[in-house]
Amino acid sequence: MTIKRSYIIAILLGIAMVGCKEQKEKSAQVVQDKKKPNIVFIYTDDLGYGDISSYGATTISTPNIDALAKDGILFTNAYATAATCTPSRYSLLTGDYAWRKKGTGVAAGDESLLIDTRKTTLPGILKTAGYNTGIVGKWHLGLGDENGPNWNGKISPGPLEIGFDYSYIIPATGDRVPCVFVENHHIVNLDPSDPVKVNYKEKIGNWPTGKENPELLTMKPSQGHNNTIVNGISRIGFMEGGKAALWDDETIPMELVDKSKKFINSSKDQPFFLLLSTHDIHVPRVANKMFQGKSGMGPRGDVILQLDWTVKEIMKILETQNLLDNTIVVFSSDNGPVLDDGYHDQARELVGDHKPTGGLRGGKYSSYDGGAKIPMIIRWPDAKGKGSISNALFSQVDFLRSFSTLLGVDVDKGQAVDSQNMLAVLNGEDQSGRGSLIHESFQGPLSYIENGWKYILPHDGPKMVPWGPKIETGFETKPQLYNLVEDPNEQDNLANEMPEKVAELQEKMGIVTQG
Ligand code: NG6
Ligand code: CA
Repeated sequence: MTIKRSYIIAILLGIAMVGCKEQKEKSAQVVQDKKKPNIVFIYTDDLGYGDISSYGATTISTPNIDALAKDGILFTNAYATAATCTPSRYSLLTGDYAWRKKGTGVAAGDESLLIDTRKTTLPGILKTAGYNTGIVGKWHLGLGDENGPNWNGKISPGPLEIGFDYSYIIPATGDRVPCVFVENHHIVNLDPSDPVKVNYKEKIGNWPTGKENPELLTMKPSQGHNNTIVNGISRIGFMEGGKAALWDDETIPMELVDKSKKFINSSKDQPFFLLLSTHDIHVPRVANKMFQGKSGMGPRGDVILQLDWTVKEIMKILETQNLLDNTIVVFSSDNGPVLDDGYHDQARELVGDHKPTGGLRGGKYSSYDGGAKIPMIIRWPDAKGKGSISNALFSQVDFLRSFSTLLGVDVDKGQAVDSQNMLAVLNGEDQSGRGSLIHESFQGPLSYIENGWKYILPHDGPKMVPWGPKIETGFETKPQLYNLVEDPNEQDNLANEMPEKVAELQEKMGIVTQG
């Protein structure tokens, strides 16, 4: 409907404006813009390689996500650049590995904006190409200048200063205060007579905390998460005020779908880029009533079903607007999975035979593949090999240069230094992909993957993630070398047997990290 209407408008404009050269060019531009594919990027949080049925899960069914794979390409060798959220997102948006910039580990809830506003960014590239660019959902890349976010005034710089035309965000994470949405530069529904106060160092105000008033909790923390209680859940950080602005944990996905819908509908005469960055399936896992108890795996399974619902709703909007044939839908995750990530929500007790990492070693935070190897599906109507599986090596840092190539936008020298044009991988023409990639674990240590081999840089750190999620970090003081083709679960360290291979990969990794 929309496309047809725009074409007709364009033609009518052209006829009406005969003789008026400028207007003619403008209407031609409309037609041209309509040929540019819209991009909807559904970026999920902490969803593992084995968490959805298209990647082999059998105790849970995700038919709507699976439908993307049926119509698109499912990638078996795609990586986030990190095993935690902030650095992965930094790389996705800037085309740089995050470890090149200090302070890009998991961001505090009152962090300053981590992306330099002068940098080339993925939304900035798309904006240059004429796209309406929007982000809806989790941000977690800091807000505000060096003093941090001005919660009660104009919150800037943020998404709008790095290339987004519209933003409706969870400032950090669902488990960090303030528990409010920020639309463009302001907190939504903020009553000026009830200002928001936030402190990450000490208690501020009188709202109860999980530590002092555990009897008020509906979900109890297992690690940390014992500061201010909001909606019966104690969070990381202290807050008070902004009562009218607090989100409702049970309706976050509905709110994000609604805002996505409005954004898509408002982009009628322009191609659009929507980064829908879901809260699911991060903690606290509070499923809506529609999904509570439906998975048999407790809240973690229920929010996977809820995520599948989100995908269904987004696809429905695209279908209703007749945009399915001209929209690239990307589905992926920012890092690997975790069961107990700080709340007693029975994730570990009820997981049964389900394997969140699909058998990969480690998980969120880890140097092993469970940390950064993620599910990735692309539904691209023009792609070759619909319904196929691609084993090409791919890093999320590559989206920037792939889409800039697609749209013919030049990237300045010295920008997006780690991003490679992988357009042919994304549209199914190339099955090999990158020569190599690097991913980082929490605390920063790096792993280098090349040609089916993985080298993990020695690091003197704890063997297990220290605060209790029961995940192996992958840290060893000696080099580790794995043959990912024969040993995808990284069980057999071949470093002692193959010192030349270790030396070769060390040297090649050094060229990337020092280059
Ligand atoms: C950790 C939190 C964890 C989660 C993570 C960030 C504790 C004990 N754990 O510090 O719950 O919030 O940070 O997750 O506080 S991420 O997906 O945004 O990287
Ligand atoms: Ca995450």
